[in-house]
Amino acid sequence: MKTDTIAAIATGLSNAGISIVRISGDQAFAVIDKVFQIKSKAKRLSEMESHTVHYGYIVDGEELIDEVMVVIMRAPRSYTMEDSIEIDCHGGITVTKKVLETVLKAGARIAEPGEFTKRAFLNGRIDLSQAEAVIDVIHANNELALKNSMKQLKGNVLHKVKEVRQSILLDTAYIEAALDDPEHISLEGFSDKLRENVMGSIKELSNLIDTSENGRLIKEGIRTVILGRPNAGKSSLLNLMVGEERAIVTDIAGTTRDTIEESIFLNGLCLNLIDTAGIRETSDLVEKLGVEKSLKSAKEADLIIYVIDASTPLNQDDDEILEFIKDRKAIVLLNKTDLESVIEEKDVNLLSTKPILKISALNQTGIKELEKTITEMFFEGNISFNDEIYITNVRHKNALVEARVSLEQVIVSIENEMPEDFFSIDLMNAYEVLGTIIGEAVDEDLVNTIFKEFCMGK
Ligand SMILES: Nc1nc2c(ncn2[C@@H]2O[C@H](COP(=O)(O)OP(=O)(O)O)[C@@H](O)[C@H]2O)c(=O)[nH]1
Ligand SMILES: [Mg+2]
Repeated sequence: MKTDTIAAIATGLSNAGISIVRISGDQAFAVIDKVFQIKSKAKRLSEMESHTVHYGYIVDGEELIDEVMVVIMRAPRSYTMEDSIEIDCHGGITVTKKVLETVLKAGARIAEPGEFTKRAFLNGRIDLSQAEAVIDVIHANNELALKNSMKQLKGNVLHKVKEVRQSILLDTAYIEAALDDPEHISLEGFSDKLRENVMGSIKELSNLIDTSENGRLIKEGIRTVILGRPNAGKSSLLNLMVGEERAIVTDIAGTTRDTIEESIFLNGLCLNLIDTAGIRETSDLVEKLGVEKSLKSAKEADLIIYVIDASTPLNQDDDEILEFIKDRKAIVLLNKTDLESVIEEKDVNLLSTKPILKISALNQTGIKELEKTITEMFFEGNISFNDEIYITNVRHKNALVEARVSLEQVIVSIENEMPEDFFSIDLMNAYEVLGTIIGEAVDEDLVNTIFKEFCMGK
């Protein structure tokens, strides 16, 4: 396939030690030969061996643009599977732009965002789930998310999906063959075998779908809302966990009126901590809005940390919060245990089992225990995950769910003793939907939408 030759700056646009201009396409060598001068002037880069590095100058006619190192990679052994060149230039914004301009003048055109990766996909080096993993690797904001994206990049989602598709395809092929040639291939007793296979595939898909909840937590972080009455010490706790004075702490009840959000990392987990306005009955309009906002955030939380001031008696507002957290993932903290406590664990009328811990935000005690408890509440306390696949991409999840619906329909058809061609319609539907995850039979719009999310030069 003949393609035009693209170029872009692959590194961030800020002054740095080095930046990279990338070129890919049939004319990559023709372009670089026009603008690159090897110091000895002995040979042109197009005559050099693949996967070698060369020192020299980028020139625009007589004009010297920059002193550079150039890496050459011949098709198909490159990121795009096309002839590819990377120019390491000095990392100034102006000089990098100038190098790019020179390359464009020599016949390349500017690449669209993600176009290098799109070519890797279109040329068959990676599937769509791997291309999406490239975006996730770039955007990963924590170690777990990065690890998971790297696994997806290595093809673990691809392999799993391929396995299930293969099983579906074999069954469909058998049915089709039998319908074509009933004299030699019998469907007698086949529905039992088919049911077993399809149930197996449904189980595989369900396992994958079940991981998507944790997948979301890995990718986006755990939404952790700190809830409690005014003055319980919520903002003090946030500051302590974040490690800086992020929220204003005073002894005036109702100080925090808006929600404050901060991300922290805990044993590889990302927590998005949200400090809220204290929950209480109030006639102050602004505070009332704050209270409403607190409850709204808490409704969307993955985890609630309910802070109680153990030095003062509980009241109706606490009852309301306890009722609210009843069916949610929550930890109860008895704070201010440095003061004389009037509340013990047994006094908190927990409507369902929840961890309950004693802390002092002021003296910074009990925080290690809290962190340990949080870690244990997610990923069954084990976040090392060696071979697990976590589905982190909503598009993948939706496709898995849709494929499962089709397979469940096959089971219904078997139970209703429907004719065999009914089976193959739903089987093929599941097969095709699963294919969209890896990029088989996807339409161009979807491909374009996915690659638009990339940055320039990737
Ligand atoms: N003695 C004591 N005071 C605390 C503790 N935690 C917070 N406070 C104090 O309680 C008051 C309210 O704290 P703040 O964090 O603003 O509570 P919020 O309204 O729940 O956000 C402030 O004066 C804090 O210094 C604690 O563990 N022990
Ligand atoms: Mg506060």
